[in-house]
Amino acid sequence: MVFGDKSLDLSLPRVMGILNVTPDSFSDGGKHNNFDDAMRQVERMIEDGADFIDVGGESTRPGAAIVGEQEELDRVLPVVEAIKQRFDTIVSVDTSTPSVITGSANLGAGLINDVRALERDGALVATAATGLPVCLMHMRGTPQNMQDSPSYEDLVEDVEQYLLARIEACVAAGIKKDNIILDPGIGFGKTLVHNTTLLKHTERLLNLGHEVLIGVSRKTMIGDILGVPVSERLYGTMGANASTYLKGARIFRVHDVKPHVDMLKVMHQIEESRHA
Ligand code: 7PM
Repeated sequence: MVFGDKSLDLSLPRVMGILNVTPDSFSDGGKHNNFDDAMRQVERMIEDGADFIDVGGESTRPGAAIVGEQEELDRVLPVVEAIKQRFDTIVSVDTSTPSVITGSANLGAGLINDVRALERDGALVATAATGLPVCLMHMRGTPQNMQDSPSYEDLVEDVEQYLLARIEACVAAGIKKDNIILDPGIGFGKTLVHNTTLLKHTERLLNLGHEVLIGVSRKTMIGDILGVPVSERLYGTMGANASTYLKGARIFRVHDVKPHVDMLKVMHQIEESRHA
């Protein structure tokens, strides 16, 4: 798949490193988000083997405040620009906002990653105009209400049907079918059993004919199973990602790049073994 100025073979597992540029993602909880710290984080993730850097300026945490358009532009665009100037990597932009989509693409971003699957007004048209690949994620509800007792008639079928409808909307808007990646949206309007069931049935999304991206890193799902805080969720995260790699997922959106790069290299080499 071609991500702007870089082409990636997705028969190999790929790691997407998460870079949050929301003020609440910085440890000082401070107002001014620290640009130099963000660049150091990016450098480290690339050294560790990340293929994508996912830049997000909107906190989609359950109950999070809504971020204004100008604020999101001010957070995201300078970071996209600086990464593309300094590093040879694919910048993925975690956004639902048309102006952020267009602006990021003009600065060299290679992937539009939208937790709202391009449902926001103008997002389909803006993305089609960039010619870039897009990751369509399933969410039930909005970040503000999605965890208020979510329920499904037929979970896997619902997610599949939703993503199929979004694929059709994308294709109708002029986005190439080959440029669409799918994501079950772990933690976005889902209970623990919803999350584990979707991961178990990763092949149902793959059967739609698209690559699958999984974002489970440090999420509540891992905390629910292990009873550990965010700082202790790496091993559990790796278990979830290893499991879905074996089911065919190929892009892993994670905070901890190096452990995943090593794990996936070993897993890939085992799966590709050819000796009789
Ligand atoms: C605060 C709470 C900040 C939660 C960020 C989050 C996904 C994503 C996110 C995902 C794709 C997080 C989430 N999650 N994009 N963006 N898939 N494609 O835990 O699962 O990282 S934001």
